Amino acid sequence: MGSRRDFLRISALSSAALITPSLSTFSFAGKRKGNKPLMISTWNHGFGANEAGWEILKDGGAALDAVEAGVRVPEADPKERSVGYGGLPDRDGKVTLDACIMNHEYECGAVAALENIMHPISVARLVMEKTPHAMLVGEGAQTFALAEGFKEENLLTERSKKDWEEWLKKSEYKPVINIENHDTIGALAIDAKGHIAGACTTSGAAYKMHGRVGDSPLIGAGLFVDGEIGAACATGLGEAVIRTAGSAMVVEHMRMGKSPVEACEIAVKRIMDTHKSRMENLQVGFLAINKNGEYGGYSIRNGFNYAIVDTENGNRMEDAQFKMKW
Ligand code: SD4
Repeated sequence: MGSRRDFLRISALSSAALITPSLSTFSFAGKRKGNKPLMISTWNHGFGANEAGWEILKDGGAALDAVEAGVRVPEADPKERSVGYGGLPDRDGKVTLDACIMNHEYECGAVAALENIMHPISVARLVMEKTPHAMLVGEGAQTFALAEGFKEENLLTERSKKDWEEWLKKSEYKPVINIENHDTIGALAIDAKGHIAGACTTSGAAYKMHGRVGDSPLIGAGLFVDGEIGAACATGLGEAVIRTAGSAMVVEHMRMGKSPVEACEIAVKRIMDTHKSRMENLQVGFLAINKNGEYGGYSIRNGFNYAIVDTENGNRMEDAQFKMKW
């Protein structure tokens, strides 16, 4: 988890000079030949997500099933402190989860501030498939989940409880993301039919205000899919992604002809331009894929990595390009 920590660390070097590679120097992008599937997921926990997703994609399964199955892996893993079970709670000690999912036909579902349900992504999928709505929140989302047969369970592990109790001693609440403790999973996939889907799920910013919702369940912010163009997802400070409609912006730039990595860079730059007075410790990263199977990632600061799996090269980790060093 070294590179993740580097990404999240508050570093004395955070004011380091900007590194601005020209768009033509990007190397972290791959081309998909023919209708071969691929899946890309944020961070080190993206590796396990890709493994689960690939089991579906390699046999001709649907991208939507792959991204859902993929992100369920960290959702159920108590060692992942920023997704699902074991996620760090809000400042009131409650684990509240945000998630969304979208397919290649502009169908989407989301849940926000959902408590006591281990797999918010699967609830989000049912919001998409079984309701006329795009999003359910809080108690309403939980009632829906229980009616659909999900189990109510305590998601606050002893370890997360201890960390929260430690945090309570100072309770230093700042309305900024706790950058040591966030690590959303976003996953994007294209299947053998050329269908694209995406999923995003998180416990959000650690020790956030109760009721705070980040970018991750918001279609257009934490995730966006256009089946004719491509898909994008975000990680990092949700408020900055919401303010700029980050993932929708990435997809719109791909629509205008930019490659995934170029489009991600444009969205990163927009956030930097619009957050000039709020850049201290600000981190946001985007991943994107397009219909041709090109992919890429870009973040404000170094340390953002992702897992990518395809037929040619299997599952592996790559580092995203970035604008500046911590
Ligand atoms: C949020 N974007 O709730 C999420 C947190 C995150 O990596 O992405 N962490 O703001």
